[in-house]
Amino acid sequence: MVSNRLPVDYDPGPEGPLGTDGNWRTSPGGLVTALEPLMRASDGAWVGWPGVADRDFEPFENDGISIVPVRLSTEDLERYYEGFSNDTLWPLYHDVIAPPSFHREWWDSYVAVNKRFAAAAAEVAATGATVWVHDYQLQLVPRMLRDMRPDLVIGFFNHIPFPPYGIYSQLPWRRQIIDGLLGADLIGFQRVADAGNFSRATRRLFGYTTRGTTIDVPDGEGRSRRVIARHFPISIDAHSYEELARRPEIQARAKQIREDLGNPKKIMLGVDRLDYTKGIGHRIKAYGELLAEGRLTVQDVTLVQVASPSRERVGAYMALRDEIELAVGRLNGDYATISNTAISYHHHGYPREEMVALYLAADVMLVTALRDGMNLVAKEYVAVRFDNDGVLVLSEFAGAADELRQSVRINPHDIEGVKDAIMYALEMPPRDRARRMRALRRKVFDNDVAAWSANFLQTLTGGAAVQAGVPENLVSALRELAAVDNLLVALDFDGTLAPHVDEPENARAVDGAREAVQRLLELPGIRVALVSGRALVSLQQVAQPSERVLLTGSHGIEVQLDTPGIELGLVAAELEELDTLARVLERISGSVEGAFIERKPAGMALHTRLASADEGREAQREAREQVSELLPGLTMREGKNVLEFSVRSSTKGDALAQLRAHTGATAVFYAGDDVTDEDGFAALGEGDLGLKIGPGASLAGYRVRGPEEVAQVLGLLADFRGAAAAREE
Ligand code: GDG
Repeated sequence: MVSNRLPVDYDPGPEGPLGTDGNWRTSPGGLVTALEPLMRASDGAWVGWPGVADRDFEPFENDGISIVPVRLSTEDLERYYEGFSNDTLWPLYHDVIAPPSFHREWWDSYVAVNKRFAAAAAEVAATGATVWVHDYQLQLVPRMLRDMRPDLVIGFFNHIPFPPYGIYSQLPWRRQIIDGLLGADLIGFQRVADAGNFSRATRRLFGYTTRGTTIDVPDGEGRSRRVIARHFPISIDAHSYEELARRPEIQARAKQIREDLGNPKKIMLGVDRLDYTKGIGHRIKAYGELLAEGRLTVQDVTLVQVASPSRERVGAYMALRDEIELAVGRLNGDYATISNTAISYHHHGYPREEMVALYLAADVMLVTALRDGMNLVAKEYVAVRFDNDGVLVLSEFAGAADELRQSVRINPHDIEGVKDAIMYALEMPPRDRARRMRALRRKVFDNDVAAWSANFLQTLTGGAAVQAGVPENLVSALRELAAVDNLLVALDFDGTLAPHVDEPENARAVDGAREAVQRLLELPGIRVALVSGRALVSLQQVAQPSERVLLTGSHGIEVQLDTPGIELGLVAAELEELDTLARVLERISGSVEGAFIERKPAGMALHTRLASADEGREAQREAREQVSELLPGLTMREGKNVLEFSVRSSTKGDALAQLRAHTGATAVFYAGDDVTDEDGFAALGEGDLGLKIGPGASLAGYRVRGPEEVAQVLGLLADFRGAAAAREE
């Protein structure tokens, strides 16, 4: 692991920064908790800054993990950390809510410090090790590390948003940052939109080819390296939050908090680092107007706002503090009574136990971020509410809004909308609260931080053994998928529906899979397709598909889509190439006596056996030159007096695109086990679901062990679809 901060902090103690009686203190965030067992088992090391400037520390062992401290000077802190990281990148990446400052000496420091982190990681990583780099402070590390250590597998995760190109392009060092990130094998983002913004920036600035979640990065020697840029929404250690919430002393504390606040009918809560991205001011404004209009009184409701101190040496944060505290003071001055405050405001951090008690006490949780990578506070509130009560009001500009759809969603800029949402949340009947909270809890518990890190690392290394059974998060994803209007279920055959066998003609789908496919075929709004590398005739022989199954073979070259015969499916680009090819070859063959062309399904051949030897050779040379200039990358085969060109470069991704167009599907489920299925996964987009069978690196979002599990998955899909259809009736 490489991150700006270590999982332990050095506390210099009473003697001051140079004293000898300092202590190491663990700061266990969810990330550390999730990764600790894995780090211990794999002899892991964590590279980062220990939290005090100008001090050198030797690497040491903490709880089975090697800690490798990186030194930062006071000047590094000012320029690399407070400057470039928090006053350039942070505002830029959060939609320029505050104006970013661009200073060349900050950039120089950012480069130098990134190099230091990369060098420290390069020194401790074993041969072929996996290195996971975190966050916007260290975006140059992946490239630097790859240059130093080409043997490493490198992943990067961006905890904050990645902005649209129109904003990103303001950065004077925009090319260097993208190039730095592209040193990684896998770049993780919080939201689909962030990954999309990154891919677009890559295309605009470098012209690299991107496709779905992959980017082909040329290595300068005629080859290219495939980089994956995908979303991996981060989460929390949900069970540990629930466990705390169930403790009697914490529940007692929650009651006490309500009493201490003067027993208002309702408590609203905000918990944020004091940061201009969090929309604290917008929240207070909306609440203040509700009080002013008499829609709320301080006897009805109190707002508790925890604003933990943050980046206090950065100018924008000092100004924000003044602004917020002025607003809080005004509101309390105007509306508080001796027994009831309007806002109970706290500018300090609390222990986690106290946070959990606050979450338990809060009837309404207000998350009004103007832009937020994820927002873990929203997920923590949900994890704590094992009583299925409480209402989450959530900004649609927080990454968490992509998953937490049953929250009361708001646009924080729309103050009237926020006011209405607050009233709606305060007045929501218990039954509605419980229904929403149950759905939210399922989301948060299915994708906790352990699932998140396992998913990221499995995509990065692909090596982990796959467990039997259907994982919980896949079950909920299937439930959601089953609700779309028009679903395409596309399935690879060998290794997916049928176990691999020695003799290809003996492959057969497992019984459960055949039955499940049959059930799916009988449901409304679903099409089932087989997507295979086999020739179609061979696929038909082993799969014995029913008539309604759509078929594609030879990686999409052959298709049979609701027609009795086999067709060659050429994609639009190929048809265009075929046209160009025809024009070139017709011109040449027309000017050489005896030369003629032969059309093939996916290509064209120039025959010269009837021409004179000299003219024939000349015609072939011309054809070779012109085609390679006009249509580079076309497959060419040379025979005796014949030159054959083929436009076919079909993949399972192309097959899937054809199937999608043919069926007009609103969402696609794709399952496959082979490297060629990765092209299928790469063609998936938002709302689609990719399922990888077995181990190995993959772009798919989900994974199961083998065909038996695929049968279960398809069975579940049929169950959920059947239930959804019954509800509609
Ligand atoms: C960045 C991204 C993304 C806050 N005050 C106290 C306290 N906290 C804890 C919360 C929560 C964490 O700090 C804050 O996490 P957030 O996700 O809400 O926000 P950022 O700090 O901005 O985090 C963000 C995150 O990275 C992870 O990828 O979600 O979008 O901006 O866990 O509970 N904890 C305690 N006392 C406090 O006073 N104990």
